[in-house]
Amino acid sequence: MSRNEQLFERAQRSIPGGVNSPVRAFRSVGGTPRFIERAEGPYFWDADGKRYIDYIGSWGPMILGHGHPDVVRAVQDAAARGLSYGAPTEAEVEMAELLLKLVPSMEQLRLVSSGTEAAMSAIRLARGAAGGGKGRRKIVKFEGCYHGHADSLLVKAGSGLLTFGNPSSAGVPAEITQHTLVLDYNNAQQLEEAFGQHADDIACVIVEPVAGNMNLVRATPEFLQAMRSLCTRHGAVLIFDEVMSGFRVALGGAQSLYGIDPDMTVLGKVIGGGMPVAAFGGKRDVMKHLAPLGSVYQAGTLSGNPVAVACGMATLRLVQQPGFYDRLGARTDRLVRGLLAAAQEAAPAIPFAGDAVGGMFGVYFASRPPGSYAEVMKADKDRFNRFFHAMLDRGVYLAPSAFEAGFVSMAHDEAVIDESVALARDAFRTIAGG
Ligand code: KE4
Repeated sequence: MSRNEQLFERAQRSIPGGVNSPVRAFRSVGGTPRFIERAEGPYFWDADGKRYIDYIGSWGPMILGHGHPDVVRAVQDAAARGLSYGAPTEAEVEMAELLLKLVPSMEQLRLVSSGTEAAMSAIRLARGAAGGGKGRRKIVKFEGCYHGHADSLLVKAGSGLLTFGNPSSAGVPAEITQHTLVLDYNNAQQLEEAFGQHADDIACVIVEPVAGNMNLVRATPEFLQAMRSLCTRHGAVLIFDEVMSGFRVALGGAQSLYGIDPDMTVLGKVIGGGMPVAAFGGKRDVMKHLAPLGSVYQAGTLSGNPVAVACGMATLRLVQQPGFYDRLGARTDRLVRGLLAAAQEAAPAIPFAGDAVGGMFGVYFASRPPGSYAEVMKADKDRFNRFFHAMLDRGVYLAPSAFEAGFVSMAHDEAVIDESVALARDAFRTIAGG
């Protein structure tokens, strides 16, 4: 029995499913999760000492690669001064000021400890602030988008497309999800109809402007433009959930690529550099409703934690280097183009597509990149799973699910990318062989 298998067996005795987050359990792809012991640059090593080229990067945060010396030193220095105070620090003000500068649609923000907490708080604030502060109840989200695991967001589409959501998780009473409407991603028509029916009670629309939780799916400009004008027209708060796309697709996030200003933005992952920092922010006339100024309550023991903020700030300083995102985008494009060529060469009969936006990418066993959740579902999941394991055997760690995006770091230089492509060519031969 391998160390990974031993650890997984042991972990399942003390932790449900043996993991602290479900996607890590490899349930979608099968097999034994790899227990990671250390990481450096583009690599990490499992409990059996096997090295992998890492394409999840902790699901986005590790944009510089693992163990960047400047980041590690910043964390060590901060830790030596104290781990947590439960009181304000200059460092968290500096982080807030930097984030407002880099994401200028926000005028104020609050730091929290996870994307879930940030999205949940943003929605509560939107509900309290909408309608000129009188408050509204309904929220609109889109199938395939994930905004963390707050109760009102664990919703699957209602029976009719414009009926309210049903809980997608046990433990969530229907009363909690009755005000959540789940629409089709990239369907502006449906959104227009939803406002036609419920305009006076829609508090907010929340969207991943570049979706990464149903695999990578780009929003069309028309979809986001329609969303912006409908929210403006009806006094609903437009929330861009950029937990994944923020500082990943561009320095200013997806909103800077589309040229659309949301009313609120949710951030996470990269802004913590691998440690627990997330944020929600927006226009001052929305944020003023937050306690202690206003009547919308939100709080957190470790919000703005000094060590985590030091990690995030060191990361954010480095991603601002001139040309950082051009270089990262070029590496990601090189990877996707290489995978497409490898598939064409080694397994021409297998439908395979790929897409990349900045430092995130998607691969699909389908004829073209999907534009909606329904299209994602048509991709060949079994073939992806075989490809995933063929790559894992060869020391390339892709996201362990056909419905997740992949992430490239600045530590993935051209040699690492080209090695990944060469290994993929061999993996494609294996899966083409049936
Ligand atoms: P966290 O609570 O996991 O920090 O953030 C939730 C969240 C919110 N919004 C978006 C757009 C997100 O992508 C996420 C979290 N993403 C997943 C990746 N599919 C985290 C991985 C996991 O759940 O373990």
